Amino acid sequence: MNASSQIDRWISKKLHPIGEAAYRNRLVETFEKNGALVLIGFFTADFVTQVVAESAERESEAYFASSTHNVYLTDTDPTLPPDHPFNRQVLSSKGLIADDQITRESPLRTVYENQEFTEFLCALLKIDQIYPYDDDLSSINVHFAPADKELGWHFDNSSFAVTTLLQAPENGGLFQYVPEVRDADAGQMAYPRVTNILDGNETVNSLTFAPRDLVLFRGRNALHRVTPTEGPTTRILAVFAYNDQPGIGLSDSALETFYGRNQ
Ligand SMILES: O=C(O)CCC(=O)C(=O)O
Ligand SMILES: [Fe+2]
Repeated sequence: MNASSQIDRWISKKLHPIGEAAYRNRLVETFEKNGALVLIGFFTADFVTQVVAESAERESEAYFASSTHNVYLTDTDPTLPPDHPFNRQVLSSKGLIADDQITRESPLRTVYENQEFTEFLCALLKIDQIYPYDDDLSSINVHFAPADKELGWHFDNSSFAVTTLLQAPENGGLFQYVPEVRDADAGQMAYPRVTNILDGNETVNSLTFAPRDLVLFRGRNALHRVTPTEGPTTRILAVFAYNDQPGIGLSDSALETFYGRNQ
């Protein structure tokens, strides 16, 4: 099967004609306005069935970091008090498998590497090119959140995230966010707002999405989290991670933090 007919098996092009300029332009406007985009029914039912089957059997291999972190995903600053917004700790208890645990034949990889798909993402992000990570772990990840596991409040390091939910839990597992908390490029830390949000004193938005949907989210300036899963069904989500420059990989210490290993 050639690459283009294979991708038609995984992406619903009738609903989402990703090669068409008019379709792309319409989405660019929405994405710029909201900083988030949910493309309902983007992937085929076949895609979800296949990827859930191959992922579910690897749940036991997932790495669960039993640690807390600050919302900036950095080390703490011992010169500041522990209750300073830079040092306040939140819990992320979800697990994940890394790129090197995802097979060459996985539909996740076919989509990740597909030129029409990456050109579509570039059009939405208004950048010329996107590149895979230069390390063996970061490009495609699958997250697992069984009952009571969660992802704490944080700002992403990357400017955008591309995700798709593979399996929804009975309850919980809600993606909550507060847009435009800071301007990271301008060096803003937004301590007062971070404090308010961690204290539960700001209204938070929820982004609703289901299996088959493609989600694009600008998470560098929007504080976001995923609430604990409730019930027996594990929340499973795939993350497609790209860079806007070639040759970028996570440092060994960052790989240790996220994956519990650096190779
Ligand atoms: O699980 C999700 O829906 C979001 C994941 C996320 O925010 C992240 O991986 O940084
Ligand atoms: Fe995130």
